[in-house]
Amino acid sequence: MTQIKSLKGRRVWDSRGNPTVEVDVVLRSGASGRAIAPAGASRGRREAMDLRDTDSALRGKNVSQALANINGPIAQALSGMDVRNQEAVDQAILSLDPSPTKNLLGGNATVATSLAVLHAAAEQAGKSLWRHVADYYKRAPSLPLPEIQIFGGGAHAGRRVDIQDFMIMVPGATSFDEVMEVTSEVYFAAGDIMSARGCAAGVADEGGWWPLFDSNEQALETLIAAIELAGEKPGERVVISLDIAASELGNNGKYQLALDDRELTSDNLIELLGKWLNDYPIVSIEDPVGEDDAEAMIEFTRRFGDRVQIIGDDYLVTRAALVEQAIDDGACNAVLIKPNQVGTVSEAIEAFNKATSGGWGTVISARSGESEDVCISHLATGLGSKQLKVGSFQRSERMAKWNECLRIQDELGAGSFAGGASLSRTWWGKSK
Ligand code: 2PG
Ligand code: MG
Repeated sequence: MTQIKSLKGRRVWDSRGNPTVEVDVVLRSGASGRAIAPAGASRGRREAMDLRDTDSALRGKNVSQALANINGPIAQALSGMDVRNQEAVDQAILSLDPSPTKNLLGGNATVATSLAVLHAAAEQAGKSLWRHVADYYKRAPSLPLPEIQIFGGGAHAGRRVDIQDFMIMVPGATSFDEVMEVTSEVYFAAGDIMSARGCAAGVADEGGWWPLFDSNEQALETLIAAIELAGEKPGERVVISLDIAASELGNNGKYQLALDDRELTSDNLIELLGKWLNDYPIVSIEDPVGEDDAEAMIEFTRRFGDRVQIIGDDYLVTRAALVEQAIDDGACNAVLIKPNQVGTVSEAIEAFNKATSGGWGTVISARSGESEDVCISHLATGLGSKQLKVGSFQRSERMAKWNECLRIQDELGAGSFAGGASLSRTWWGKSK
């Protein structure tokens, strides 16, 4: 009864209006699971391939080949498999395409399939997805502390500012509702400031305000002003988190800050970010240097790793082997986990486990191209990952994920919120 009876892929559309793949898995019992593949815009070079057709239809973004892979070889290989063994299912997918970047099947095809199977297993067990994940992977579930974008930038906003994500965290909150309330106040305060300056220009890909700033520092100053306008002391209940997405600026010692019309060496970039760490209450910084600039990442971590969370995203692409290498190197102290970066649930869990056993922080993350799929909220809770990144506080593909956390909170009960405990206390609680 727990075996896969049918598996079907269909084309649906993501939050940027681009085609993507959705997979439905139906079991012999009648239980079913569904998942939609997300898509990144600032993608790591070592990520699983987002397979798109090569013809010019839909601006080269059609997914008919990925769908053919789902409805052909993947459906055939998985037919009759027991969904209670996620590793075996993912292994069957991997044996069709052993390439680390899923070049044959497409990471979009594999991740939607793998997640749909996880959903079906949860439904078969009569459990919410987060509960199934917690039980299956033997983790203590907890509601994560979000990092929420206020201004979008980089590849998500026509490179209008260089830095990609200007986010806040609310580690001083005692409940998930409180995080939502405080974020709403800061988000709209930022909007009010931009309107007052006559520079309100809509929102970026993940719902953060479209950044009309003259410098990257001005974005940081405006964020501080928004936190204050919301009645908060920056650095106390509310702190700042940045995703530099530095691979988008360059790599290996040559980084272009277009807005400031400056070219920086790795050392210059480290100095600049170090200055920002001194000047602003930043507790977390993602991809501070390029994905191939290992030496700079090690140096950045050596200098700042004891006072700020340093997340590897493009740098680690949710790959266990890269996490292991980085732990050995002393590069980063946290990992961003994006299942579609690696292609299957089991591989993402492997990277997560590697990070956890190395004493690292873990942030479960959505992509800039998203959908109504809310599995990421369940994964973050079920794995007890303590942190979650899904973009801003506007656009339904983002709000659906925050709202799902509120529903999960009702099931999990008060006291289930990881809160500030997910960040070292020495990193926040001091106003600047
Ligand atoms: C990131 C993500 C989400 P993208 O860089 O962390 O913000 O962006 O999905 O475009 O890679
Ligand atoms: Mg990133």
